Parts: sequence; C-alpha cells; structure tokens
Amino acid sequence: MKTSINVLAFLLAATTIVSCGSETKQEEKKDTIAAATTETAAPEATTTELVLAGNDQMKYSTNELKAVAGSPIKLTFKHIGTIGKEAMGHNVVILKPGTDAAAYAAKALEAKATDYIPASEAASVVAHTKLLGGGEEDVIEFTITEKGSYEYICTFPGHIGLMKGVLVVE
Ligand SMILES: [Cu+2]
Repeated sequence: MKTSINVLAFLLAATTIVSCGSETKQEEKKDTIAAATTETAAPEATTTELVLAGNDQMKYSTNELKAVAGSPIKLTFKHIGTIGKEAMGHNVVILKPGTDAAAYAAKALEAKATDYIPASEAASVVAHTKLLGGGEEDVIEFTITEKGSYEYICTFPGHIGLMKGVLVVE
C-alpha cells in the first residue's frame, strides 16, 4: 500500500515536471515566432505586389506594370483560360533594357525542351515565370535595382505579337 502511494506521488511529481517543461518550451517557441515576425516585417512593407493574367485569347491583362527600383517585386502570374500549355502556354519573361525582344523570342522557339526559355540567352533575362496552362498560376520574386523600362513577353511560339508589355521601374 505504501509503495503504491509512493508511486502515485512520484507520478504526480513527474507529471508536474513534464508540464512545467512543456510550458517553458511553448514560451520559448512564442518568443521565436515573435522574433521571426519582427525580422520579416520590414522588407514585406516595401514589396511591390504585381498581378498579371494571360487568357485563351493570347492577351495579357495589362501591357504596363510599375515597380520601384531596389524594392522587392512579387509577381503573381495567372493563366485564366482553360486551354492546356501544349496549345496555349503562357509565361512572362522580363528582359533587360536593350535586349532585342524579337530576337530573344526567335531563340526561344528552339527551346521547347526548357519551356521556351533559351539557356543561351540567360544573360538577357531579369526574371521569368514557368510556362502555364489554363487555370495555373506561378509566383516569382525578384528585385530590380536600376530604373528603366523592362520589356516583358510570352515566349510561347507565336505569342509575342500580342503578349508583350513594359515593366516601368522608377
Ligand atoms: Cu502566351
């Protein structure tokens, strides 16, 4: 009888210790989350969030986007059509100023294996999305430090004629 009481007392003590321990851990966790939030809050405040769509009529939703030099840009690109990427694929390729967009698109025709992003022309690209089919979406994040006009195009064969625009960075 005495033994079982001792065991009970021990168990109670053990439970108390365990619960104290987990409380401490939870508090530590809270502190970590609070610290992380504080650290990420500052850059998020200056991020330019851009949304661009492409449709089954081979059109972008806008031909002009604006951003701020040196601030992070978060671009959400949506294919709002229903046709698959084999027949109506869309992407957004943002080119460096001075790049011949037509010449880039011509090179892209040979790059079907890499979703029409030619590896040989990587130096001309600021950022690009994935090639999307109807209903798909891609989000890319990048920063442009120099002010200027950055042409963006869809490199799917035959799309550059209608699918092009300018990202103005001020
Ligand atoms: Cu396209």
